[in-house]
Amino acid sequence: MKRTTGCFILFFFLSCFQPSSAQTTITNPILAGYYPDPSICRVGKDYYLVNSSFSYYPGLLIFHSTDLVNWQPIGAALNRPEQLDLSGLGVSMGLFAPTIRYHKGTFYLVCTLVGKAGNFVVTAKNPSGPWSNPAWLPQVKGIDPSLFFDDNDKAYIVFNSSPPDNKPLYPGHATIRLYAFDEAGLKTTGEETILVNGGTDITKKPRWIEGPHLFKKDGYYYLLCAEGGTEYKHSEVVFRSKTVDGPYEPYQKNPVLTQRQLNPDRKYPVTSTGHADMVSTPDGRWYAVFLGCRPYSGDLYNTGRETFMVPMQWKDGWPEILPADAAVPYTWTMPGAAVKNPIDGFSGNYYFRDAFKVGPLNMRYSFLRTVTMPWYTLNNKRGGLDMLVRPQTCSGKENPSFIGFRQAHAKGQAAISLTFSAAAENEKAGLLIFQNENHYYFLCQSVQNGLPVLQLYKGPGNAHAADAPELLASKNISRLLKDQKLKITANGAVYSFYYSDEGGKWVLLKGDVDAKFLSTAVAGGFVGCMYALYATSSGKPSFNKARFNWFEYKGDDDSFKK
Ligand code: 6LW
Repeated sequence: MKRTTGCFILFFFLSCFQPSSAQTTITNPILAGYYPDPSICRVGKDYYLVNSSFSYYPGLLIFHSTDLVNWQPIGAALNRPEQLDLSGLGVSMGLFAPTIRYHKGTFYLVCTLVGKAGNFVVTAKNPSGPWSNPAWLPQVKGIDPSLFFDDNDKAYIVFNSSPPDNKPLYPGHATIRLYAFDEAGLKTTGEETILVNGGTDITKKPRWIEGPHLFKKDGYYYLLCAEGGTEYKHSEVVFRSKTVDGPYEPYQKNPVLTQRQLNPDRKYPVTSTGHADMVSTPDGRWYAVFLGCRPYSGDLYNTGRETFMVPMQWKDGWPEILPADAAVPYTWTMPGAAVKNPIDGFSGNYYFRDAFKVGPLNMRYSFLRTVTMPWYTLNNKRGGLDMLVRPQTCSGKENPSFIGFRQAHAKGQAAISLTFSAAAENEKAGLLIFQNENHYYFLCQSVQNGLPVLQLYKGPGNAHAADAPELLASKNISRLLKDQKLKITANGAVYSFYYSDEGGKWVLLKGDVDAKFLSTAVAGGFVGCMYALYATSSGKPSFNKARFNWFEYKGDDDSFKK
């Protein structure tokens, strides 16, 4: 018997005899890197979680867990071009804030395709797919739709919408509205009802009531919403009513989750928390998932809005996610004997390496916008990924030759091995760190004056968005390597860019490059940064291709080393 198999059997044997008081440790964020607006549901012993995916493709990746500790993607709901056309959309447009629910043998996802046709629902019998084509919901005018299946065979959709009569009384004035939902016809029915106008107390001009989810417990309908905007002042508030269409009273102790009042100088802050969803276990424990951010200083983060989870309490008939003044914990324990799989995780300082030997492409990667033609292939036996060098660029709004992997740690690194020979100066292939169309750094191999060269480009930024990228550094190389390694290290507010020399040693091309340029505070939008395998012929035709021999990612955040 192989040693690993023996160890596994021993481990299995031991875990069967864990005392019932065994505790499992959860590490926050449970999904590090840009995984905002989480929605969660349970079916029996299985939990499913989904996040916004914006203009990345495929859309709405579904995560599965049986223990709330190990999460693995099982499939994307929108992975056929006929379901989702993201062409022409900026990276922070597209799919906003989905909700996943299950009812009588069918999974439902409701979501908004911002910048195109608006709200829709898709269904599946198996959450890993296939999911249906979208059924559009033209009556639902707003964002953040959520479904609720009542215990009397009625169903409802709640969502964020404009202020009454479209007349805002102050900036950020919004409403939460409700429609009855016909689950067989996949459409809204009847009249729209406003459940919440403005927020918890309209006299205080609450901003951006949104992300609603409706629940029923012990005879009350609970409406859980985000309030305060998705940035630093973000929070979660709750309302309840005896009848589904209101009136809803706000909880006296709102917000039930926020970090905005905490000391900004605390160590390893988690900020901007809100946009929560709740789930109960078969034995009646309740947990909340929500988005939060981990700045490296001030309000600066490149990792986007991430998914966190905490245990929550019901007090006097109200749900409380975190006690007032409590900081979101980086680790906490729950009953159970689950063991975190150290390989291929999504939390803590994980390590990921891919030599592209097994197809299809790992579900952790994302494309920019809908892929409509096959421009990459995996060499399953020998390894390596071949990518066509195509005219589309990461500055445009089409689908470039781009395969992205989230920057999930303020401190960490990504590296590639490349085999590439540029036929012209416009052909470039390498490793990109990308926030949006104007905010990126591209470490690449190309050719200049007939000689191979390594280059570092910087995106034009907002002020000069129409400009070409700026060349920050360049280094002629004496001969092409079959294994040209390129590496980007992140250390909070700076990135450093490296290449390997002929002996395979790392050499710094340019260090301490401004990483704040790719932070949400500077670049804007709703996404975090992506490292990407990327090749482009900069708008001109090309018949070339680049081979990526492997990709490697390593997280090294101090907050996880405590
Ligand atoms: C989402 C809204 C929000 O629709 O940000 O944080 C928007 N909350 O609810 C995009 O993620």
